[in-house]
Parts: sequence; C-alpha cells; structure tokens
Amino acid sequence: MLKMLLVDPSPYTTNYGLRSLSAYLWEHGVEAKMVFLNPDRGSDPQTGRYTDAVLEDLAALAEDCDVIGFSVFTNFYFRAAELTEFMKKRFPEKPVVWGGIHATVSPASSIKYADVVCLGEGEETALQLLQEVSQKNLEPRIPGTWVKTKDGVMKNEPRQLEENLDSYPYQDYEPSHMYAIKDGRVVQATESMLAEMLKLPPAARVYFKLDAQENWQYLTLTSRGCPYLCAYCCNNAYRKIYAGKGRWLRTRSVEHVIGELEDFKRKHGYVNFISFFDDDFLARPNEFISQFFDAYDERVHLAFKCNVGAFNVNREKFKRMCDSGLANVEIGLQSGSERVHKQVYFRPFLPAKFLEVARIMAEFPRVTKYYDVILDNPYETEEDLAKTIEFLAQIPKPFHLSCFSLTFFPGTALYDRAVADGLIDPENLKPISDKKNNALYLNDAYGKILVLAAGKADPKLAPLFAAAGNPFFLKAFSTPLFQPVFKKILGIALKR
Ligand code: B12
Repeated sequence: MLKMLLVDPSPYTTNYGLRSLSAYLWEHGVEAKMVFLNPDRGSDPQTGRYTDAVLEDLAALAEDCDVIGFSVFTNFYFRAAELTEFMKKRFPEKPVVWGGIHATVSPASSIKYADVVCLGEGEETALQLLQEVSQKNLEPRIPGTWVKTKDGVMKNEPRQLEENLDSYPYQDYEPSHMYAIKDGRVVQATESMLAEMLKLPPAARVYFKLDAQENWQYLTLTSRGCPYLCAYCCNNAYRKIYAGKGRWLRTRSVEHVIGELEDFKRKHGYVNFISFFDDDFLARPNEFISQFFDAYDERVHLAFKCNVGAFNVNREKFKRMCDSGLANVEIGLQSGSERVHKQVYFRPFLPAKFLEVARIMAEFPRVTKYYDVILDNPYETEEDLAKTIEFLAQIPKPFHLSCFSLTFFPGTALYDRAVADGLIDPENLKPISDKKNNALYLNDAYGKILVLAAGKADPKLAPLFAAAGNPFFLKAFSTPLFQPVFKKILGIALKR
C-alpha cells in the first residue's frame, strides 16, 4: 500500500483542503497520515523551533511513507521550511511535496525547500505523484506541479479543474488517520482528542448567542472558488492560474453536502454547530437556498454560521437561513470608500445596497453579525478612512467588528502593485509571513479609535463621527505630537 504523510504546521486542525486530500487518497488505496503540528504546542520556548521530541516523532511517522507532504499557508511558510530541512536531512531519498495556498500562489519560494510543488487543487496531482514515486521514477512532467530536476525546475501546466465536486469524498476526520501534539509528543488522535480539536472556546457561546453550554464545531465548504476578484485575496491568483482550465466557482449538490453533515453527526454525535466557510454562501439563487434548508432542517438541524457577500443577500434568503438556525453571519465591508473598492480592491460596492442589506439583517436580532473591515492600507487616504468611519456609524447596531490589517499575500493583484511601488521586497517573505493579519496594530490610533467607536454608535450619531473623523483631524492626530496619547487610549481599549 502506498503511504503519504500530510503535515500541517499551523494551529488549525480544520484544514479543509488537507482533509479532502486525505479522504481522496484513502479512497484510492493510499494510506495517508495527517499530522497537525501546532507550533504553539510543540516549540522550544528558548529557540522558538519545534522541539527534538516533536521532530523525532514526526520522523518516526515518515519512516514508512513514500512521499512527505506539507500543507502551507503563507503565515506558516517558515515553519514548513524548518520541518522540510529536517526531513530532507533525515530522509534525503524521500520526495517532499508542498501544497496548499502558499505553494499555489508562490511556487518560486516553495521550490527553494520542496522537491515538488503542487499548484492548486491537489487530489489527482498527489495521487499521480505517489504512483510515479512508487515506480522508482520521479517523472518531472506531472500536470499541476513544479518539479526540481538536476537541470533546473520543470514548470508544468495546471490541471483541468474538477467540475463535479460531488465526485470527491467527504473530508477525512477518522481519528486513526490523524496525529497531533499532546503533552509535547506527536500522538495518534483519539475520539476525545478530536472532540477537543472541534470544541469552540467558551466565549464563542456568548458571541454566537448559542443555546448549548458547550459547543463543538464542524467546518465545511459547500463550494470551491469565489465569484469575486478582490485584489487582496488569493482567489484572484487562482483565477489567473486556472484561466482556460474550467469554471473556478463550483458548487456541490444539496445531497452531497447534507449527506456529509449527516455522516459526520452520525459518527461524532456531540457536534452541535456547523461553520460554512464558503467565501459567499449566498452566491446562489433563492430556490437553491430554500431546497438546501428544507433538507438541512429535516436531516441536520443544527445552529450554523456562514460568510456572505452583500450583493447576494435578500430578505427571503436571509429569513430562510434564520428559520433554520443561523446563529452568526460574517459580511465583508472592508472600506466605506467607493474609491478604494473601485481603484484598490477591484470589488463591487454600492453604499446604499450595503446599508439596505445591513437593515435587513438587523431585523433578525437573534443572529450575531460580524462586519469585516481592512485597515492599515497604504493606498487609502484620510478621506477614504473618514468615509469608513462615517459608514460604520450608519450601520444598525449591534454588531461585532472584525478588523484586519492589510496583508500583501503573494500572488494577489495588490501584492504585485506593492512590489512595483517598492512597498515590499519580493525576496523577503518574513514581514508578510509574520504579520498578524487579524490583529489591530496600534499605529494610526486616532482613526482606529473612531473605527471601533463607530462600530458601536447609534446611527443617529453618524454626523458626529463624520465631524470627528474629518480628514483634517485624522491627519493632525497622527502626527508625532498626538500619536503617543492615542496609542495609549487604543491600547487601553484593547486591554494591551
Ligand atoms: C476555510 C478557510 C479557512 C478556515 C480553515 C483553514 C484551513 N487550514 O483550511 C479557517 C477559518 C480556520 C481559516 C483560517 C485562516 N485563514 Co483562511 N481561508 C479559508 C478559505 C475561505 C477556504 C480554504 C479552502 O478550504 N479552500 C478549498 C480547498 C479545497 O482548497 P485548499 O485549501 O487550497 O486545498 C487544496 C490544495 O491547496 C491542495 N493542498 C492543500 N494542502 C496540500 C498538501 C499537499 C501535500 C498537497 C500535495 C496538496 C495540498 O489540495 C487541496 C484539495 O484540493 C480561503 C479562501 C479561499 N477561497 O481559498 C481562506 C484563506 C486560505 N485563508 C487565509 C488566511 C490568511 C487565513 C488565516 C491566516 C487568517 C487569520 N488571520 O487567522 C488563518 C490561518 C489558517 C492556517 N491554517 O494557517 C488566506 C491565505 C493566504 C495565504 N497566502 O496564506 C486565504 C486564501 C484567504 C485570503 N485572504 O486570500 N481559513
């Protein structure tokens, strides 16, 4: 039996892509071992690197594997590099393949460490790679890959996208296929370890207004791809890679998704919360939503969350979701400035439409709402930020504000622009990889204080926020004279 190691060096164990890949490999007769190496649990506090115990346990798991794979996000690039270097020293003859979003959008930085880079969806590619390796012949012409050869890097064409997502198996959550760090050692998962991985922190109960005291979440996607081309998101990189290789946005059938949820519930009965992580869950017609939730009510019937795009929300769809247990909805505002949407983010935005949607959602107080906003954008002026502040003040309350610090992920249109403008060095991934993109940094503190306050304010106070967020004040209060005071206030507000 062919064997493959699939390592995720991040704190997340919900890796949908890796779990889908593992399920596909098992279905095709490959023994896949998924290893979740949370760096926070397995690092030496002195060096910040994985401990020897973790490395030795990983090596023991790799011993009988034909190929060693890593699933890489940009934030964990250096973790994957650290582990790859160790593996190459220990097993110089075993091919190491990198897949996942970072490998896809930045194959050049990935091939520095890996022997093979898998670009894009990996099911067929990984299987073919294993088959080639088993014949003692690493054929460099595998579609969907870059392969290191003695004559340089062979850059192959991407594969055709799989149109029928129902042909793929459900994600692999079988505990005996999973390994994770427990008490400093890498051990095979048990049902109770899985339950611990799926458990939501107690605060989530308050945030999502959940009825149950304890909550266990199952994360899934009902589609692959996204209808938009936002300049900061990796979906625009995917679209470039897959141009001419099939439709990017593809949807699974109602039966396939409901079947998956039913199957998971049957095997792990304690799960009581579903997270649909599609980029825009509502990017489909009313009839689909109604058909989907008829089946969901009957066969799943659990509280859930999803992400939506404003252009696809209408009252009928939203009410249907609420009737079926919608607990939390996340929606991207990103900026209140039409200019920024149009010229920087390449993203459709109509303020009146957005406010209409916000008002529809406000009719359903049981549902908690998260509004995503992107800050620290060097292409945004004080005038643009002033619009965001005023706009946030106009949105009906209550809601939670999720502030992101703009990160130039490789492969995106904004990354190319920032490189061309000399804002980032394409040879140095460290600042991008280290960036905490969902943190609120303390720079430009006056503007950020207003953003946070506007996210709580009664819409009647919008004119007050327009005055306080006036570009003149935003500029004046970010000068070195005032910065320290506002930094202190923001720090106190954020309890830092
Ligand atoms: C679901 C999701 C999450 C979930 C689950 C994350 C996870 N680990 O799967 C949660 C909520 C936990 C999450 C968290 C984060 N996310 Co997220 N997330 C997504 C989302 C919406 C979908 C990803 C997905 O499942 N796609 C579908 C599957 C089928 O594709 P896939 O994951 O790429 O997997 C396929 C291939 O890559 C390949 N593959 C994957 N691994 C491997 C390994 C090997 C060996 C091989 C051969 C192939 C292979 O095969 C898979 C199956 O076809 C994307 C946006 C998007 N539409 O892609 C953002 C996205 C992936 N997330 C992103 C970010 C930044 C984050 C966070 C850092 C956010 C934060 N600040 O905390 C964290 C970090 C998570 C982590 N593990 O490091 C960025 C990544 C950018 C980058 N260059 O790294 C994306 C692209 C959004 C964006 N801003 O553009 N996320």
